[in-house]
Amino acid sequence: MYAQLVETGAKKVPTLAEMTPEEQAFQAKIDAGIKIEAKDWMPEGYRKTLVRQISQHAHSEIVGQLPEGNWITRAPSLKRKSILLAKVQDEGGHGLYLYSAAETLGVSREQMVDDLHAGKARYSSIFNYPTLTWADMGAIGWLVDGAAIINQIPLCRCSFGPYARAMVRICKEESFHQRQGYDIMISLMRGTAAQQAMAQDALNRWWWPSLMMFGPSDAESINSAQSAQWGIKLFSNDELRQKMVDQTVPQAEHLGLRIPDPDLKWNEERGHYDFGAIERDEFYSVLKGNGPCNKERLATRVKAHEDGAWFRDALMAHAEKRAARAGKAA
Ligand code: BYC
Repeated sequence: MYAQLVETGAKKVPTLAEMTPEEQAFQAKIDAGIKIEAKDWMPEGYRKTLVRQISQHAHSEIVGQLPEGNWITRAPSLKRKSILLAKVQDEGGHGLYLYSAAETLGVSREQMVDDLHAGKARYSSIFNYPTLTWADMGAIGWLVDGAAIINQIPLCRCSFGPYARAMVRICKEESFHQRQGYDIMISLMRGTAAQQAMAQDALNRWWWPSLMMFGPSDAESINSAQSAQWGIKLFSNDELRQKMVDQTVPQAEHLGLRIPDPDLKWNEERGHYDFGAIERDEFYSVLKGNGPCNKERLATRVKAHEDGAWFRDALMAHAEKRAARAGKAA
């Protein structure tokens, strides 16, 4: 994939000859499949790339609780409510593992959270869309968690040990999330014509944003070549997007739903589906903060953080008191 990305004109990466001896030794470890641990020497760019990606990933999990959290009180049954509640709590847990993995690289959680709240750090574009009906809970689990699994399974094998290990448990939980979403879609499709229409409408609204989760096309992805060389990205954005389409189309057919893409067609020669391109303008507009819910999502997170200040202060006061007591006893 690395050579392919360089050919497509993605940002150039250094050759072995252009690297310092330390960088060459580091690259040799990556190429041999040896995990990089937090205390190992690493190029500053590798550290920065991981802090960027892992913190973005953590923020996505935390902000990602909001669209579904919106439906906990309105879930149609006690069973659906407890499943959704458990799922949303899992996402909070994923955020915490990921903040911890990023902290091993020397950045504090406060700094990462401040960067999110100041609009300096990104979170996944997908969470800037509204959840209008109960069918959206099905579509999110099925498509958004489905896309997350496809992106995250390879991350379990990425070069940075703490990130790779955090991903193992996260992927197991995402698998349950994906199934619960698909199960909601199955129930709706077994229901009335109005419920079936609701499921189709949710698919229509979530399909393209789900494909955008994989990032820009390989030709436009600025970080891919370097991340591939460093063993952070094992598959390109377009390769993973293709996997998502190939995996999801038969699932949609099984449900009796239509994918909203006139260009979607099985290509016998390639052994893959051909499909339309993501809407670039929409993707970049959401990244710039102009999606339907960007402002609302950020404002909700900032308010939650401010409302929780008393609790963090109380924890700090308690910790300081205990430390002072322990100091006196010693
Ligand atoms: N949204 O060079 P590229 C979940 C940015 S949460 C926003 O290809 P890279 C769940 C990208 O950051 C799952 N920004 O970048 C939770 C870069 O900008 P910067 C979240 C995006 O990093 C709750 C620029 O565009 N998953 O599953 O090589 C409920 C150029 O892109 C997006 C992860 O975070 C986007 N979609 O590749 C339910 C997975 N795409 O940072 C479910 C980990 C691109 O240079 N992350 N950008 O200013 C990754 O695998 C990679 O970071 C990406 C992007 C594939 C997303």
